[in-house]
Amino acid sequence: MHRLHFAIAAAALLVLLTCSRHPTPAGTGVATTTDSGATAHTAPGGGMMGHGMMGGGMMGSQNPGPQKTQSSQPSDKAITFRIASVDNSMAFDTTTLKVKQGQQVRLVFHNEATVAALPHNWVLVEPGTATAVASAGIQAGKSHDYVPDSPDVIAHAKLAAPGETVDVTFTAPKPGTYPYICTVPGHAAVMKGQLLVGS
Ligand SMILES: [Cu+2]
Repeated sequence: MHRLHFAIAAAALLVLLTCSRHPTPAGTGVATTTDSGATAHTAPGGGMMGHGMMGGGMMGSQNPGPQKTQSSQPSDKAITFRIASVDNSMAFDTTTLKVKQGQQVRLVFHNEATVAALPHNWVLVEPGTATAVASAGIQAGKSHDYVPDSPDVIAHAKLAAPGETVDVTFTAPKPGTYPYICTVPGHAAVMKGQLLVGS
């Protein structure tokens, strides 16, 4: 008698398990008419698909590789300058940078401001062109980070919102004194510095 009850209970449990499995792998009711064996086969198949997806994901994560290469290159031979704006003012905390001609330079700029009205950028220009580039930058507008499409712009880091850090890597030009400015409207006259390039 006990064995019979156990068998019935076991059978009932099996039915419950089988029924409860159907909605999970099938999703649609199509598999309802097939036996439980078919359902069991579906699960491993789904598992294999899962592995395939993981493979794709890993390949996807390898795609940003060039970005890593970009950031590791400077550590090899580039010199890194970390500068920032000063509190909620229109000023760079570093106003003179010295490099040698042909040097790979990585400029990291942090916007220290805490008010939304003070975004900043960092723009390196040809000698004597700071005012002209700043004016053209206003014309270029915020959608272009206030940076004009001009041959007078040697390098520039994009517009940094308050609290944001941006960077740019460039090769130091021929020996000379090159102004760098923030081209956000009204800033260039006071927010500036100079890059001294030696031979
Ligand atoms: Cu600025």
